[in-house]
Amino acid sequence: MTRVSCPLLRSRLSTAEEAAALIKPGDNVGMSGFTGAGYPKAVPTALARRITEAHERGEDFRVGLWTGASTAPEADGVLAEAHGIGTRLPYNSDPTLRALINAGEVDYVDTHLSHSAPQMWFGFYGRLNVAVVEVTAALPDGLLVPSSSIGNNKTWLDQADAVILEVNHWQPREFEGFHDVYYGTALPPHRRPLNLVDPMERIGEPYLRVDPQKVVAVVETNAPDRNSPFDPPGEASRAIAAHLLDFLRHEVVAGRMPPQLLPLQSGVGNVANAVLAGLDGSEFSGLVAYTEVLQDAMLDLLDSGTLRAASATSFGLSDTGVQRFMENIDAYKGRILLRSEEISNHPELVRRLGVIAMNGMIEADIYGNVNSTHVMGSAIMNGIGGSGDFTRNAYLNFFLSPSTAKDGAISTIVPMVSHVDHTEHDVHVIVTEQGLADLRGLSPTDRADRIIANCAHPDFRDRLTDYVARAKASRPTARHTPHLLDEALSWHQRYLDTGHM
Ligand code: 0RQ
Repeated sequence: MTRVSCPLLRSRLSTAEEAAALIKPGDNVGMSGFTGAGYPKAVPTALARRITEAHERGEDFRVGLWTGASTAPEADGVLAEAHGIGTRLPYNSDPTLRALINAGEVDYVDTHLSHSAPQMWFGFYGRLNVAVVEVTAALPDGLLVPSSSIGNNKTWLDQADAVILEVNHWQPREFEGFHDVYYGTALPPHRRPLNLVDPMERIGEPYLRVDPQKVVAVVETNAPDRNSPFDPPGEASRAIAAHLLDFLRHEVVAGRMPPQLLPLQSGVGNVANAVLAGLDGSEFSGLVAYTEVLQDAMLDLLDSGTLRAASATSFGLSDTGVQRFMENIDAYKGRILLRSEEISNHPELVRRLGVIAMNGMIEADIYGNVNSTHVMGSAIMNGIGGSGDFTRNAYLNFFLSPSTAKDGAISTIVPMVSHVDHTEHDVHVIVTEQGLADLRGLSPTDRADRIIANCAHPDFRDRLTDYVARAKASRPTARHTPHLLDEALSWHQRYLDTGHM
């Protein structure tokens, strides 16, 4: 059965090589893809081959690569290996590309995900030459059934000069009806309020639109999404989850949250996944998620009824998660809604709905500033992703991490973070396996006492206490947020010099 039933689009059927030949050196290319779901499977590989051949002839060939978020080895990976990426935005987690970014070969614009599409409309990034977007089907009237992520696809299809579609037969045809694509956006000063007051409310349409005249190639594929499996939750992750759940119970008892909590957002990473797994064994039920990625643990929660429904922009499922989803797809219809990332992560909506945001971190400092992105101040790990969109606007936010990294050589609680993504003004609660620090309403020095006492690993606790005591005593320089500037980053330097903080 054909998935390309629009006659005009059928007339554009091409091979991946023919499609890739339409992309020129220096083009900005907007690809679909968000956390290993819904990225193009064939054109990037064909493009990477073209780029390699051009390089072998001594020609420069690199493109600007814009996506929803991370993709997979067949997109970011092959293009990075071919040294074909000049600039990259708004998020990456591919290890080959990460190395090139950290070597200074690729310019990486690490952006809040909710900003990436609007800032493109504003003209901040320049012109988008080509969109390469995976879809599930093209209907007779040219409307497109999205695939396993939406991300920035609406914007890429709208804004690109030329469009290449990949129609992936592996994606379930039953996806039709799982999406809500909002087309009411306008530029300032003409923006209107977003009329969404319930996480599962539909405010858009189930299809992506494209001007068929702009479609220069349609490539049929049959290839799976590739998501890495999560580690089974370890002891530290389970302890973090237990502290967080106790705290939520406490908030319900204190009357600051209803028994069904408030809409949940959970970030990427093993720790965030473990927290969701912890929720599954708990007494909570009938919860709802307003998040960006729907990972395996969310599927478990939907199956058990702990979660009644989930709004996201993407699936981030492992192979077994995908299999489980496909087998029961009809049962999930109406309980899962995928939206564009400027809507799934929208500050106005996150604030209105009162989202509970739970994200991983690299490190936090004693005053509550959080680094989500950089190792030892300089090397990018992944990117800020949606963590800022949710944290800053959440009703309540959490940052989660084991208290040490690299077999105890690194304390994730430090005197001063070596890079700031979330400031002390934004961060509410920090959780490690040691315990939880509720920072709401505390002054900086009270925050320091609580973070050190509750979250720091015992191996580092005394040294942190000593640091704060000496910083406080260093009047007249000590003031509202006492620091010893010549020592504040010495822990990181010591790690770089000796391999231990
Ligand atoms: O590396 O496996 O090589 O040892 O970082 O650490 O503890 O497994 O934690 O998987 O939850 O990831 C912040 C990276 C945490 C993630 C981060 C090393 C550690 C390990 C992973 P190894 P863990 P997680 C919405 C939300 C930003 C984007 C975001 C992230 C690896 O949560 O990318 O939140 N967040 N998006 O050893 C040196 C430290 C370290 C450290 C950890 N202090 N120093 N290395 N590591 N702490 C989703 C999207 O936006 C798409």
